[in-house]
Amino acid sequence: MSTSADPAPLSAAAQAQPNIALIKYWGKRDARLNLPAVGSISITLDRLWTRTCVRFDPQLAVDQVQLDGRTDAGGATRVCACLDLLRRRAGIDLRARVESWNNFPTGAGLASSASGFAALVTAADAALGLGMSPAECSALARQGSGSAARSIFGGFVEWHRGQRPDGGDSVAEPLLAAADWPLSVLVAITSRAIKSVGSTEGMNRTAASSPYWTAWLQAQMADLAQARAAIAGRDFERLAEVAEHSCLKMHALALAARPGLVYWNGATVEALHAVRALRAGGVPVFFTNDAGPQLKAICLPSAAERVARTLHAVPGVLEVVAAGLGEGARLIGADQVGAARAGAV
Ligand code: 2P0
Repeated sequence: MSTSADPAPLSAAAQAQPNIALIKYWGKRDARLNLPAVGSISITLDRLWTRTCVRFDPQLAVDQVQLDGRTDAGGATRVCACLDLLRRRAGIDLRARVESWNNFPTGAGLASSASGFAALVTAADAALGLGMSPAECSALARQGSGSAARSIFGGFVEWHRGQRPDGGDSVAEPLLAAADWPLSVLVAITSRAIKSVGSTEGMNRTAASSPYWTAWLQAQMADLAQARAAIAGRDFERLAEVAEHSCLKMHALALAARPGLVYWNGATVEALHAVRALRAGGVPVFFTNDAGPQLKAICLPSAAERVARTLHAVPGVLEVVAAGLGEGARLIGADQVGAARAGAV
């Protein structure tokens, strides 16, 4: 906590990594506070990152937001709204310069909004000397983008739906550290096009029109319990079964919305079949996929090379990005933010 003898530094930098949901978040119980209709469980990645520097500056009349070296008008509105929450908390009215770099393509289905808002909140918290707990950072990151609540933490993470109308209990918490059950993640990139229907719109359309919406809400507790138990017991087969179920169920809901949401292309489906064939042959791997066409394969590290080779060979797979499990959001030196380009994957 800052005191008058300990002024806020006004400037700080942070790094956060994307996460991939194994038990999916899809739908909101409160759009304004961005509260989820269901809890979710994810893994935070290593290697892929967002690095963000935030400088509050009395000279600035408006917030200035740069993403990957370009002024980002679309994303800036959400960034400013998130900064407003932090300013309100700090009781200040200074505008900020935000410089953010990703070492992976934005909008490629790798959840850049998750790592982006987790890094933003972590850096702004330090810059303003707020001294927020990780749970408080998670609640604020959630209001920027739901999945960002999970990227505050590393390894296996659960984001709670919460019951309170103000969302104070809708925060993420770590379930198991990355080092306690190392897994490998292979992301098969099947398209570089920006997705046609964003997650927020897709969720809202699904809740409003999918006939399976109520069934989705009712079954989530059981899926979360199975995944929690599988993670606690390092039971790969059990986790594989419930994660594929949660993924296909989310897409079944979305497919049945009006008009239906089809996030897959042909290569997504071919890659999905290739992963299933590997597992049927005894390889410890399962698939998941989000609101876009990239197929993510999760496997034990011993199988990573074989899975990567198999995905590479699927027609329509453009590239395979490999990662392991990584840490939560943390502060870094401001000099590391500019170094982002050198580390591009
Ligand atoms: C997830 N997704 O659990 C789900 C599965 C996509 C599919 O969270 O509206 O960018 O900003 O809260 O977090 C992507 O949605 O949505 C997402 P908002 P977000 O990872």
